[in-house]
Amino acid sequence: MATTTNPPAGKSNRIGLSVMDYRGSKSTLCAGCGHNAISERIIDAFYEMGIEPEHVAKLSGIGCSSKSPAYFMGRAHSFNGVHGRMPAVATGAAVANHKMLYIGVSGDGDTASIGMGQFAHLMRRNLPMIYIIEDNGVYGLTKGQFSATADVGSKLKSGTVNELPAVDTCALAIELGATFVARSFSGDKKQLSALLKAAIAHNGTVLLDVISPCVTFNDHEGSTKSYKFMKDHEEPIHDISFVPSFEEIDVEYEEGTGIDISLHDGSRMHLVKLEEDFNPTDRIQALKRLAEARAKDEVLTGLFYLNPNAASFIDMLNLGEHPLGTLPQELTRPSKKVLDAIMEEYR
Ligand SMILES: Cc1ncc(C[n+]2csc(CCOP(=O)(O)OP(=O)(O)O)c2C)c(N)n1
Ligand code: SF4
Ligand SMILES: [Mg+2]
Repeated sequence: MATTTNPPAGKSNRIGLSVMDYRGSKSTLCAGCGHNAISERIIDAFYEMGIEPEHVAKLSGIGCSSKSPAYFMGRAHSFNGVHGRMPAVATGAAVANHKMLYIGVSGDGDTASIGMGQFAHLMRRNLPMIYIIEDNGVYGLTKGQFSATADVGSKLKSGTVNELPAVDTCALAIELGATFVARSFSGDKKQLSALLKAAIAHNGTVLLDVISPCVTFNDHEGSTKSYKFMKDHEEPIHDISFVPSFEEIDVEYEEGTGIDISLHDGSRMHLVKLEEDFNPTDRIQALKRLAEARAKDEVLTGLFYLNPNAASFIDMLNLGEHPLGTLPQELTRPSKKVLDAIMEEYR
């Protein structure tokens, strides 16, 4: 499916909203920051999918990346949590109201440094939410120190070289149990848009690691998260197109060049394989391919792993139709009579 970039303001989507209804405040991030490009793609994806902004909850931690929910979907609910603790807030919110669509925006520091413990438990629960890491390899907000996703040998502007191995958040998410794991690049509009729309249609945890250069502290020669490095080393594993469930599925694909994957809401993803043998439903193969890429200094992008059939955390809790947060007190707390009877037992 063709991907549009910020459709003209006069047009409206299938629920009658214009793209302006999906915008937020004016960005205060540096001009050229990859995070701004990701906000634009999020605006496009939610507009094109016709999601009601009031039906969305945006969550984040602390960092330049975590500020970005302010710059898209101003009409959605929003909560800016403590550094690295967004997963706990997301889990609580989703259990209280499982009818909302949750999108979390975090940074590589917020996720893989201070937030590592919370991130690990979110991935293993398969909570239905889209978790985006805006990954620049540094703590942008506090002036560019290395984060845990910085590659061995990458250099800061000051000349300091990183000697610690990087955490591969995608490999970790697959290992821990996330059911939609992908990597993209903020400068790759087509791929990032298709992945975001497929992420909206997925029922389970989506981990989307987006390489997002920090133009102020990590975009120089020697950085492995710079625009130039990404242009030279990005290795897409397939060409992705996405057809939402509300569109007539009449797209014809060339036989034998790719695979079709159905998502839980009936949307379809078509992957044209650039690598003959890559199948994103094979978990072991995804982990192997990521390890091989790391050994070759390739930045692999695309959809690495998808399991559209796994039970989500909300399915496992069997929460029923009505969100807990909207139930009246008579249903959520014992009556006075029952409480009095319990108290009587302790006399
Ligand atoms: C508990 C706590 N420790 C440290 C900080 C300081 N701090 C603020 S943002 C940040 C790192 C943000 O890095 P990242 O998540 O990669 O976001 P970026 O700014 O690069 O987008 C740190 C260490 C803090 N705010 N709170
Ligand atoms: S300091 Fe870096 S991460 Fe922060 S807004 Fe500027 S370019 Fe973006
Ligand atoms: Mg960062």
